[in-house]
Amino acid sequence: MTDQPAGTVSALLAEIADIGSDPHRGGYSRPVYSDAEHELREWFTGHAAKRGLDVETDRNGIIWAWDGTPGPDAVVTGSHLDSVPGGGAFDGPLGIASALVAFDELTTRGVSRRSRAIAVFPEEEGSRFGLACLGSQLLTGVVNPERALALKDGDGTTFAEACAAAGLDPAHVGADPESLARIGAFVELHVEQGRGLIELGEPVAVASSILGHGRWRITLRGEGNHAGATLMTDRRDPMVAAGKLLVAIQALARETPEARATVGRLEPTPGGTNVIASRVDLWVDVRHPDDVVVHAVVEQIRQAAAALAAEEGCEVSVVEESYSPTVDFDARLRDDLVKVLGGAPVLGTGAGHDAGVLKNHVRTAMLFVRNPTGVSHAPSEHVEDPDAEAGATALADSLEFLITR
Ligand code: HGY
Ligand code: MN
Ligand code: MN
Ligand code: MN
Repeated sequence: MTDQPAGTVSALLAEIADIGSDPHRGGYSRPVYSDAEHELREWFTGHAAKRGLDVETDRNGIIWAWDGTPGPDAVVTGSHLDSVPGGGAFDGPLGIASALVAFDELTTRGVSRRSRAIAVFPEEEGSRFGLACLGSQLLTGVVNPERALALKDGDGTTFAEACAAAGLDPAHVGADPESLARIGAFVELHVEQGRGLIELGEPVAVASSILGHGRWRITLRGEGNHAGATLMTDRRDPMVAAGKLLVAIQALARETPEARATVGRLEPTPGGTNVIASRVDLWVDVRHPDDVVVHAVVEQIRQAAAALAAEEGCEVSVVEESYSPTVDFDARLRDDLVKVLGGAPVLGTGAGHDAGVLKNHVRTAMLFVRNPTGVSHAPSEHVEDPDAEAGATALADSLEFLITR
């Protein structure tokens, strides 16, 4: 980020550039309800208060910064502040910083103080507790609170404990129809996670769709043993089955046009250098524009896992941990915003978002801002200053359209 004039998106993001940076992985690691994400929440609420917004944190840990009375039929924008491990600076925070600048712009333009808010959703990435968009899914009642509260992070801390440590009452976590009823329309601005705008040579796009996507936990069990005392012929090594499965998963996804399958997390137990693992857990993220195809690919992965586990004398289980169906955003609102933005392009995305959850409950749209690297969920994710400002202006235009229509 360069030292942009105060009050710009880049200047706001520069203020948080050191929060949650991860020297080991590179980029940022800002798990939900961690010290880093808490610092970011404080940064946001400070800026909201400076603008005279009324800030509240609801039962699900969603922060709402209200300008005017909270609903009904409020116009809301927002995104998230949590990140993936070693994530970029823009995935989430760009939407929050752009919302603050867009609200400044609405004030400068003298747009009526109709009910509007900026929302910050917790655990959008699902990086700590494994369920993406957990905050917006709790708000909308999509996920069962008992299941959510029992989710554990890598240290064995439950979501219930993390909520309590964040000052929330776990007994109140869950569907919040009153809070949801306040929203008349929701627009999320997000860094593009892909190359669409690079290829189009445009700074901003309106979203059309989100791929169906889910996460499956595959557990391979073999026999733990000594690395030196165990002959190669006497092994039931789940790491070998896992290695073969990774190659098979890639081949299956490559054979299915437009499918994506990713194993980004693999955990051997006990994880000793001189120890044959007794079990391996790996998580596969599968995505496709058609939900039926996602599940067909997962079925093929199940079959490959069973065969490859058997080859190595191992057992295997495949458990669906989460699934978010394909999203087609509201065509009328999408087309309205294309016009409001002077003929902005329309792009689909392979990435999930809170807007994808809210879309089933309120009129929802998304804006994407050009990312010259095309890379996301990695330190090199980037947005150039002029595009960041173009995004905030597009967001202000979109909000003004929704407020004054
Ligand atoms: O995984 C996703 O698509 C999103 O970035 N949470
Ligand atoms: Mn995001
Ligand atoms: Mn993300
Ligand atoms: Mn998202």
